[in-house]
Amino acid sequence: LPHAVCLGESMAVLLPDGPGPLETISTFSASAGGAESNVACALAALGVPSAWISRVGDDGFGRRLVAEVAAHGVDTSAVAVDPRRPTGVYLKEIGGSEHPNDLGAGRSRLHYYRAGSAASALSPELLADPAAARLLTAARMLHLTGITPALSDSCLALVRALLDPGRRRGRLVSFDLNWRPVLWHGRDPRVLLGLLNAADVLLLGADEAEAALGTADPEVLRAMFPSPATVVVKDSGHTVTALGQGGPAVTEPALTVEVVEPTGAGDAFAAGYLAGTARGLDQRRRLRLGHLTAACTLTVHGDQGRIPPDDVVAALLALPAE
Ligand code: KDG
Repeated sequence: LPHAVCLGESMAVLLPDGPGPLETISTFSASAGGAESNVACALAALGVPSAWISRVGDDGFGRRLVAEVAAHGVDTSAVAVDPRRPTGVYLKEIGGSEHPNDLGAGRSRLHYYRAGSAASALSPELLADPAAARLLTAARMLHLTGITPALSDSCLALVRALLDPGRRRGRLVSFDLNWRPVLWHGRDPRVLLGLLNAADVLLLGADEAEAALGTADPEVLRAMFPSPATVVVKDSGHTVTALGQGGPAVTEPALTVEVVEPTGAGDAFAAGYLAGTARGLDQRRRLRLGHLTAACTLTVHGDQGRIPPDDVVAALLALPAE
C-alpha cells in the first residue's frame, strides 16, 4: 500500500521534435505527464511507495498514461476510466529557434486541450469509491495542487473535501500552488486562498506567488498562510526557503545545472522534499533532496529526470551547509 497518494489530472503529452513555434513543427512524440503523476513517479523513484488517483478516457491516450505511470512503479489501481469523456492532452512548445515567433531559448509553453476531460469530472463521489478509499486510508501523505480546483466545480469540491480536517486522519497534506492562469478563465482563483491555508506543507514558487498572490516575500507569504506547519518558497534565484511556525527559516541554494527545459522541475522538487519528509530528514536535507530531484528534471526535455544512484544521493545530502 502507498505511503503517498497524489491526486489530479494527467494528460497525453505531445512533445515537438525540436525547438520552434508550433506553426513550424511537423513531428511530435507522444508521452504522458501531469503535475501530480510526475510527483508520484519521482516519489517512487526515490523509494517512497506512491499511488496516483485520477480519471482518464476510454481511449489510447488514457491507456498509455496509466501504463506509463504504472511503469514507474506507481499504484494506479484507483484511476477510473470514463466511457464518455476523453483523456486531456497538452502540447509543449519549446523555445530556441531563429523563427520570429520563437519563445526564446530555455523557455517553454504548455498548450492545453483538456476542457471537458475525464479528469475534469473528478468529484467528491471519489471518496465513496472502494479503490480510492483503500489508498487514501493507507496513505500517510496526500499531495494536491492548485491545478485541480481550476478544472471544474466538482474538482474544487473534491479538493475541499480532501482538505476537510474531519477526513484527514493524520495524513500530511502537501499543496503545491502550481499557478496556471489560463485554467482560471471564467473561474474565481480566490478560492485558492482557503485551500492553500488548509495544507500542512505549502509549496510556492516565488514567481507564481507574485503573480497569483501579489508577493514573493517568504515572510509575507508565511504571515498570509498561518495554518500550514511549513511554507516552502522557491525563489527565482533558485534558492529555497522553508519557514516553520516560528523558529528560524532554513534557506538552501539549488545545485548549478545547465537547464535544458524547466517543465516538471517544480513537481520533482516537491517529490524530493516529500521523500525527505518521509525519510525523517531535517529541513535542510529535505530542501536539498528537493533541489537534487529538480536538477535531474531540469537537465532533460521530458517531465521526469533520472534520479542518481542511492550512494550519490546520500553523499550530496551529507555535504555540510554552505
Ligand atoms: O508541472 C508540470 C505540469 O505543468 C505539466 O506536466 C502539465 O499537469 C500539467 C498542468 O496541468 O500544467
